[in-house]
Amino acid sequence: MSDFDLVIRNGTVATAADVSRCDIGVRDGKVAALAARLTGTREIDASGLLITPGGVDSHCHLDQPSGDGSRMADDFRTGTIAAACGGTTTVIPFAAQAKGQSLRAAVEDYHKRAAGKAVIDYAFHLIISDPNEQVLGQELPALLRDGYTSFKIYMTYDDLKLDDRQILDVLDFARREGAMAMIHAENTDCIAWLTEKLEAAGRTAPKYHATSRPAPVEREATHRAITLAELIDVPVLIVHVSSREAIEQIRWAQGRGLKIYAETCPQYLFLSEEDLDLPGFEGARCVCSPPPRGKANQPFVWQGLTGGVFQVFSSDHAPFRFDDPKGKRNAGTEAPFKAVPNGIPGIETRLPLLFSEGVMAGRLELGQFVALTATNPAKIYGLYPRKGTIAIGSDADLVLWDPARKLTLTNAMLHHNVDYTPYEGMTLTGWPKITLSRGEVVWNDGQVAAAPGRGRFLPCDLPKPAASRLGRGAYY
Ligand code: DUC
Ligand code: ZN
Ligand code: ZN
Repeated sequence: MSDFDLVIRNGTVATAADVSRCDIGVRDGKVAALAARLTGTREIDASGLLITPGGVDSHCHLDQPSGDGSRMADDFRTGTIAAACGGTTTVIPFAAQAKGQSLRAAVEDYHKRAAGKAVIDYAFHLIISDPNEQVLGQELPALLRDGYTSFKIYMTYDDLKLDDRQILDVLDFARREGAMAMIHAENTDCIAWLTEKLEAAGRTAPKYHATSRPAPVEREATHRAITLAELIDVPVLIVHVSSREAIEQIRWAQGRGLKIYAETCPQYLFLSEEDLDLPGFEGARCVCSPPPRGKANQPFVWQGLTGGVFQVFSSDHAPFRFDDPKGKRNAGTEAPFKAVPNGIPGIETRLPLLFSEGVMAGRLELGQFVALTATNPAKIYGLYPRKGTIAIGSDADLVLWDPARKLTLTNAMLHHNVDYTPYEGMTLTGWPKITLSRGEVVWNDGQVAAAPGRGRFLPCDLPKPAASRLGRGAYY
């Protein structure tokens, strides 16, 4: 009789900590042994392949309702299939509270959207748009106990934004309860003022989206978010950081010993404001917030990744079809930039882009790649060591990479329900050959092998870093 249900033989196994040659024995969906010459009921020969932990995409939007009539193209079925094909085995999208809505109702609605559809495991962040007494005093503490331990708050977007007093209230809650707060940092009044000026001058083409949200707008809000976190003495994570200026603020805060975590995304490495400056409405494809910056900004984002300013590399997958009256054309075929739904697809390309241009191009160590894309988000959001690593007892969520494969990226090869990829035509080295989720093959050399509904909801622990305080204490 074999010792294991499955053995993956002869691969090179990489974690955030080290790289070694060994077989992986899987029993009951978990890693049960890491050793030489294991035998199993089933075996996969991974000779020549590199094995990393399945990716944890801790910032993606799937089937998230919006107030403007637009519709996300990916639900939990298409979104998680695309994720699995790109090597991601855990997603953490957002259960968003509409103003006036109960958070619990938002969570229940979101569970209905995921159930029966997800092919990989998922947790939920919350989005808090209405932090009233009932929400902070009753609903959130109960939700925290049920495994919703992180939430996103916004400094912009009319239907979501919180003012500084509200942010202080929410961060005070996060400190008290040990929850992880994620902050979208852009100065909303500056954006509104610049947008009015641009509209008055007839500058409404997609490229002016970037003009309306320049780097100082992100820098100021990032600094303010850091200041608010310092006043409360609580760790926070600044999401989708795009600009050199914001990176400098975060580096400065980290240098002072503040527990400020930061995330960036592929669009800030591989897109630039030139991608918004295309004839007609074409640039709407790359409208996202914060916007991609000038090409000269990209090396600063790379430095943030290699130098440790960023802990997390996520997709911010926000899937709107381009040629669709519910997608980018929601407000008309040539809508002004301010009415174009914000967001770009990237759930399937996140890992291959960073693997190719980071690891294979020699910019990133393999361990850094694993930390940024799997281990750190699992730790920060309370899923480690079940997710985010390859260790005895961890879920057997694994990606077998063919590091020799060269390819030209096209939308036709992707599995999301979006009619474009912003990265069309890029040449890449390396692509996931096989993805396993809890020991089951979900992506097999070009074939989707996962049944909708097999993905499980993951209640999150309280994030481990939240236990560490900043040192000085709160200012109150
Ligand atoms: N910006 C966000 O804040 N969320 C979704 C997509 C985007 O561009
Ligand atoms: Zn955001
Ligand atoms: Zn987002």
